[in-house]
Amino acid sequence: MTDSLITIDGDRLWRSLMELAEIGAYDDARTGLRGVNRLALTDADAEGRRLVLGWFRQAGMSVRIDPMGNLIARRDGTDPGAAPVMTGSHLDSVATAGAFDGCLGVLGGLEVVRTLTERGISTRRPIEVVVFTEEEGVRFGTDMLGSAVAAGRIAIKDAHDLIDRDGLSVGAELRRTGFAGDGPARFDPPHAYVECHIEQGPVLAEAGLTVGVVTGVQAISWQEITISGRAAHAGTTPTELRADAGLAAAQIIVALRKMVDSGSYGQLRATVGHLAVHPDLTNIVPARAQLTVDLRNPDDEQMARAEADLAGYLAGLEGSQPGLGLSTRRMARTSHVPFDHGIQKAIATAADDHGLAHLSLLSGAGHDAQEMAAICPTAMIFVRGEYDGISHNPREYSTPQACARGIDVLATTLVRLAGE
Ligand code: HGY
Ligand code: MN
Ligand code: MN
Repeated sequence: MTDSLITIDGDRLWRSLMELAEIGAYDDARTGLRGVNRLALTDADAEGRRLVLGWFRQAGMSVRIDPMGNLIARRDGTDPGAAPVMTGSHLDSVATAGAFDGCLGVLGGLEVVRTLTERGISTRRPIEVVVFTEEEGVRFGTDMLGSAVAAGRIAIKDAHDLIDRDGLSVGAELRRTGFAGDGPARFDPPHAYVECHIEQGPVLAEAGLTVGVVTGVQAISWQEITISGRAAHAGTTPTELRADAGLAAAQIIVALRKMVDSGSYGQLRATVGHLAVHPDLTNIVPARAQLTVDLRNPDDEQMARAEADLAGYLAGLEGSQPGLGLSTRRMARTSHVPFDHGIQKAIATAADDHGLAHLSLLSGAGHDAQEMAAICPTAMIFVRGEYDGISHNPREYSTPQACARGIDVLATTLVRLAGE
């Protein structure tokens, strides 16, 4: 079916990506590159949202802001009562981001609408482009927050009560930035949801491909561990009298790597991304340590076993030094999410029609699509990244051509689904 073969304006898409990337931009000393720092609901995130809101409206779309601050931009179809076809992603970033994570999905959806409108192409179903709040989870501590509320996994009140490290809550920051919307917190199930995102890994580039069809998202487990020991003089305190919280933190990191290397938990990945000791001074034995553990596993049973064995290790660690205590706090937990086969096929067919070879792959990263999969047929398109697909880093890069091809596939898929 080539009548709905849509190719978008890749130059305009790229200009939008680069203009947005200047918001929250900073000079990254380590890489010498321009990085992006737009943590959710910060002034930079709010500025980026306002820029994109203006673009949505210039494209003739109506925009609704919901109680989670999700932006839902709508291009009407010929049948206003039909459930929409949805696309989108996020504009919030990690603190050391590149220009593409999330932004390609949002600005790609916008580019699809810009293209359809300038070509006078109408669709039976409305097309909606969504900007989800706090997808990264790095400010308020749980990822895919906006989409989890929209799809019903997290209650709006619980989401609003989440606080950042300075004690500022999601609810307060939504109000402060002017994105505390109204209306229902949960989405009516759309007809389908298709998200285009950079792969953030090396698979497509290693296969010499530009696009991939995403089969699902692996399980994610985030927890915070607080270790309480006893501050003591680094010189005078005999080792056997110490309750060294820093030592315990190091032991946890080593134990996690041993679990991964053991092969007993399948393709488990473990990361301690946040580690802080107190009082954090050279000549004082750390009294307290705080760390986060991010576990990923494509297999739910192996993930559960890894979590249980880590809990057992932590219990044993408590008695290992006199007076050492540990506590854990669950931050995020999602199971492996398989994507809809019909939507995957629609994406694969669109790629074929564009003459793009493709492969199917599981996502190592979490995405808003994994939440939307709970309420409608959902799948994703991946676009290859360069430099081993590095992401969450200013070196993150996909070429203008790869971005445009990925959004060509998105446009064609969305138009066909909107005609169903
Ligand atoms: O953590 C993730 O996988 C995603 O980048 N939020
Ligand atoms: Mn992302
Ligand atoms: Mn990310």
